[in-house]
Amino acid sequence: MFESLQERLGTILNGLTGRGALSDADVSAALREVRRALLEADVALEVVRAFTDRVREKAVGAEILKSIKPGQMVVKIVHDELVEMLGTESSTVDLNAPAPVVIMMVGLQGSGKTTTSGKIALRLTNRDRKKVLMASLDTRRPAAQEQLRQLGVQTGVDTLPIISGQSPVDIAARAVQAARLGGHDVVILDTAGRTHIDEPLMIEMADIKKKANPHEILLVADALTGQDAVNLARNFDDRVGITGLVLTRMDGDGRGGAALSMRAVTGKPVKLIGSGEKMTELEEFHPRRIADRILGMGDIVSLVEKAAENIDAEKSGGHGPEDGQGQV
Ligand SMILES: Nc1nc2c(ncn2[C@@H]2O[C@H](COP(=O)(O)OP(=O)(O)O)[C@@H](O)[C@H]2O)c(=O)[nH]1
Ligand SMILES: [Mg+2]
Repeated sequence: MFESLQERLGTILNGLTGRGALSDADVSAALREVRRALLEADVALEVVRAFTDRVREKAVGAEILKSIKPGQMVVKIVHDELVEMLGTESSTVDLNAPAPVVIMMVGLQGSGKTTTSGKIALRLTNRDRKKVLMASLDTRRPAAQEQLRQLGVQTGVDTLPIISGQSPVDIAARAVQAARLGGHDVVILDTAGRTHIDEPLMIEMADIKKKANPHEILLVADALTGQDAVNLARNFDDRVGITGLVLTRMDGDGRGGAALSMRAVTGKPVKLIGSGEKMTELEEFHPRRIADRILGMGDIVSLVEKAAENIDAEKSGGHGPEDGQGQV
């Protein structure tokens, strides 16, 4: 898939031989391919549009580095802007609140909420030496509460005893109370999802939030979420108010465009990435790595970076490798 893209891109880029500053035509031609790359990476259409508009503004008139083609220069600008938009500051789960700190996991059914709850609990226990309590608020599927209990056994993390017949809001209240009594630092509330966003789900999430007063509300989403990502993120953020995103199944085939879509519409940071089914397969989010993956043009980016390094070397009085080689 990348080969054909790069071939197409190469053809267009090689056709552009302008020098000096990037012209409108240079930028437009390169952005057509960039747009395609972003759509193939599952970035939502409205986000692609807004993003390429931003890049166009920045790129037209920008100076082209010596030995770099205009199209390649645009790709580099696109890449840097992607990193910027994905979040240059690194952010992770914030526990800076009075104990017990409540973390509420929200998202659609099957997105990976329960699995990620276990992963975060394990990480906080082992790495941060926190005492964690997990509670399943998924009363819709009987197996869901049992699934979390088993993850608790597997990871050695406490889970709230299951009492059948309680409502999600009641379980949330009981979890916070139990954590207070049990001296837990953190409570993770694993909520129920739906196959799609609906009103009862949003009401349930808002009620739980009101009762449990979570410090973090993490929207868990499948990295393969395509055009729906914008809708999903916007709905959860407007109705419940999220503090961050977790992208699961980054070990799959997807290029992770949902990260850009969801970050763009909510402005909330991607805090963690799920990279497998195992409890240890949870990773920090590295914007640069994801930008490379979304764009799929890492070769061009490093080419331009090398050229920029050479120019810097020349400027600082050193002799770049291209000196005296007949470059005009
Ligand atoms: N490959 C992969 N599978 C995952 C990841 N996170 C969750 N899963 C799987 O996705 C399925 C649904 O996860 P679950 O946590 O039950 O989703 P929930 O309905 O949101 O609670 C399970 O089979 C998990 O093992 C991940 O990062 N990578
Ligand atoms: Mg679940």
